[in-house]
Formats: sequence, C-alpha cells, structure tokens
Amino acid sequence: MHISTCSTRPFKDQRPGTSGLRKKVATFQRDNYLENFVQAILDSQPGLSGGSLVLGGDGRYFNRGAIQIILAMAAANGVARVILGRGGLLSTPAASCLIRKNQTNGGIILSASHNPGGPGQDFGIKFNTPNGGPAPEAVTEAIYRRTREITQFRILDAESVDLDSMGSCQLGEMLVDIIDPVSDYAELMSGIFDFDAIRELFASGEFRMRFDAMHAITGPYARQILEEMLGAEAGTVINGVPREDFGGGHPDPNLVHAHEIVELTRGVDAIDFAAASDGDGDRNMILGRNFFVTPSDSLAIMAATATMIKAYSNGLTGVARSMPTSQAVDRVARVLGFDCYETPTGWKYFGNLLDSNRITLCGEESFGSGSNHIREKDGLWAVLFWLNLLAIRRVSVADIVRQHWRDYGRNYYTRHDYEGLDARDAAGVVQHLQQQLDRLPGTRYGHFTVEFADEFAYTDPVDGTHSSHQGIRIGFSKGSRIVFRLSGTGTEGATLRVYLETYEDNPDKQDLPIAEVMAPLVAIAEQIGEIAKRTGRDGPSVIT
Ligand code: G16
Repeated sequence: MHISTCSTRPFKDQRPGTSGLRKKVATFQRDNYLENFVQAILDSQPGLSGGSLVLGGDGRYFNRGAIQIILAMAAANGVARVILGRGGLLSTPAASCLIRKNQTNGGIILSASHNPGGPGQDFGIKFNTPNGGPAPEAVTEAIYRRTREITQFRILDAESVDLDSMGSCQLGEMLVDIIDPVSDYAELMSGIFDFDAIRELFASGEFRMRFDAMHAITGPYARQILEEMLGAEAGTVINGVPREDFGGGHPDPNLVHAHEIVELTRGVDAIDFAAASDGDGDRNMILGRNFFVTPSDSLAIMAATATMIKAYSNGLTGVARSMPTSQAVDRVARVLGFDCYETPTGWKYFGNLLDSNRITLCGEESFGSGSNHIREKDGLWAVLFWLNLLAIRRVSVADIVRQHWRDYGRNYYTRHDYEGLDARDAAGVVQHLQQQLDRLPGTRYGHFTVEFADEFAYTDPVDGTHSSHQGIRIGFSKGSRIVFRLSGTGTEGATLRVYLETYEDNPDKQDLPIAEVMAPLVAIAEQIGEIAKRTGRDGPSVIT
C-alpha cells in the first residue's frame, strides 16, 4: 500500500486546553486541521513508531471519519498495533483502562466531553500517555510546538477499515485489533466493588434507581454493568443509545442539562437514587430522592467512607482536589490523618500524584471523581461507589450526606458560569482582580474579612513542573472562599467561572436553601469582580 507525504501549513490555534484540543466540527474538517494535530502527536511521541496505541471516541459527529484518518496516519507513521473500540467507541475511562491493561505507548481519545455534538457543534482530540492519563503540560506543549512548525504529514492510501466487526485486521504493516469497548472496563469495576452486595440491593425490591446516559457513550457500559451484571430492572438506564448529536441535548450531567433525571427524583413517586454521566463518560452527577449531592461533597464522602469499599479497604494514601473544588475533603483528610493536595483544574495534574502513590482518590467540582484504578476521572465508577455504599449502609442518599455534614461540617458550595463572553471582557475581569490582590487582605465585607488574595500557582511535588495563573483565590475567615477563573474547555468566546464556598459547622444551620446562604458571597464577588459592569451580564448563564 502506498504512503502519501502531504504538504501542509501550521495552524496557530492548536494549543490544547484544559483537556485536549476542542473546536467546532467545521474547524476539524478544514483541510489538514485534524491531520496536522495527529501528525504532531506522532512526531512528538517517539514511542509510538513501532509501538501501540489505544484509539476510540465518544461517538459524536465526525468520530468515525476522524478514526479512519487517524488509523491511516498511524499506519503510515509506523505504529505497530492499534487497539480500537468497536464502532470507534470508547469511553474516556475505558480508554484509560485499556492503555494500562495493554501497556500501550498511549492512546488517542476523540471527544469534546460534555460539549454538544453534531455538525454545527464541538469535536475534540486528546493524547493520553502510557500511564493512561491525559498528557501533562510538558507533553501537550511539545505537541503544540510541533503543530507550529509542521510542514508535512504522512497517510496511508488505503480502504476504510470496517469499524463494526470485532477481530483483527491488517492496515498496511499495522495490526488493528477491534475489541468490545465494554468488557475490560466492566471486569475492572467488578474487581473494585462488591457486586454481590449491589445485586442484593437491587434484588431487595426496595430500591429504585435510574441512570441517564444522555444519549452519550455510557449507555452500553451502564446497560451491561447495571442491568445485566448487577440485575437492576430493565429500563434503569435511560437515553442509553449513543447518538452522534446526543439526541440534540447537551450531555453535561448537572442540574440544568440533566433535568430529565432530576425530575425523576422529585415528587411523591420519586426514585431512591439517580445518576448521570457526560458525553465521554468521565463525569458523574449523584442524586438521591429530592436530593442533589454536590461533586465536592461526593468526593469528601468517598474519602470518609472508602475503607468500606473492597479495593480501598486498606485505607487511602492521600487525596487531591482541584483548587476551586470545595475544601470539604480537606476536613476529612485532616480528621482521618492523610495528605490532601490542591492542584490546578485539569485531571492531568493528578497523574503524578497517583503514579507516585501519594494519593488514592481525587476529584473536582466539575462533576469528576476517580481513583488510582485508572488515570482519568470515571463517571460509572463514582455511581458504583455510591451504589456500593448504599448497599452496605441501607439508608438514603440524603441520610448519608447529612450524617457527613454532622460529622465534618458542611461546605456550602455553588458555581456561577458566565458563558459566551467576549474574550476581552472576560480577560478584563481577571485583570481587574489581579490589580486588587495586594490591597484586598484585611478588607471587610459585611461579616466577611479577606484573609488572603492570590493567583493560584502549583509546583508538582513529583517532577517540579510549575504552573502559574491558575485562577484568582480570595479567602475569607472561617474557610469561606471566592475563586474566579476562565474555563479552558469552551469553544466559543470565553467562560468566566465564579466558585463560591462557605463553611457551617452548626448542625442547625446545615440545611438552609443554598441561594440564601450564598447570597452575601455572590454580592461580594460582584463587588470585587465588577462582572456586570465589565461584561454587560446581569447574572450567570448556568448555576450549579
Ligand atoms: C475537563 C477536565 C477537568 C476540568 C473540566 C472543566 O473535564 O478534564 O479536569 O475540571 O474540564 O474545566 P474548565 O473549568 O477549564 O472548563 P472534561 O469532562 O470536559 O474532560
């Protein structure tokens, strides 16, 4: 078969964001846009030539076309073997699992995660390293540098591969193994959790659950694990067929976009437990009857109860959370006596901590949690963790959370997103905040006094990599905080995120309406950030 070497010119905008390169589908379909980025991965990761690669995506529009291009390029660049999910499908956690299990030289995952899909929507690509995790900054920067100097790419002139037939085939010199996307991941889960206990919970007839796959990648995974392996009733998984446009929805498991499942937890006939996952299956939302568990609380509860779960019964070495995530897990770590790390936003920052066994669990406010079982956050893993906990405790989700608050205090938490801002306006808010950092400490706002104000920077304790400009932190007495940062995952304009947190240790005040509790901090955020004046918005687009 013939290998073509094609001339190309660099694009300026191929620097990966928080999690890979995410752009509109039309951008990826421009001449050579995808090809340049893929060639930059292949050029900058020497292990791939002669090595092996895991490949798959969340099934969104352009997934199949992109897979064919990547296969032909991998073959032309000397990759020896590609492990591909049938239909070109792999959830992000399953891809991480396969990279580790097969000890490949990395993986390419096609997804724009929770962003909508379809011809007019988003697409994305990211490279995961041999530990199974998202490439750290040094690697993404090397890929980016290569995209800036690229002049040619190599591609095999070959027939398309039949993505839907399992088994092995040859593409030029390269072996393509098409595997069931679910089975290795399902096997991993069955080794972590007590499937017998969860089966008994479902068999008891006293427990009703629904899982919303949002027409995204987790449908087949959830069906096999929850309904087939654990005996949950048929129909437990809703919106379980992956679609290229996610059924026209926005596959982001939060109270706004996953309202269908939220509704099922409300009213007289409410179900006991509900959960949802996102486009590529790494996020999770946990709900009880009339009850929403914030991702930050979920992480803290997991840390506090982990020894009840088979895989973590020997205890945790430590935990980590991204900087804007609430400090609820810090309190657990202090009481139980393990380390707690604060990292920048982005799962890639947990990789070294997990690899060096400094932490066992980690999580983020952005509906992500995970453990050392893989190197990505893992939506279904979190759901199974909660199911296992419920199977052991046999109390409601709300009871578990309220008991946790009584034991550790409650970190009230909310996030306000201002989406689709003019990039200069958003940068203007950040600049305005930067200019005030020196003079804010000591300033009083009602009951709140600023204790510190800084721009978060992180030095990785394992390899010393330094990451600066990771968000503005304003800390008040008694652990209250306001954090401002710009999202690194959007594809249109800029998104300003404002994260608000306040701590309450009085059990009589732990069940108040969140909007009421947060109102003073919301006002302070506006006062300090001048968001309305600088962006023309009189309120956030999404509150979670
Ligand atoms: C990605 C990252 C997460 C991050 C989230 C939000 O998640 O993997 O670590 O917390 O984006 O990032 P930002 O606030 O910059 O938009 P996902 O699920 O989109 O891959």
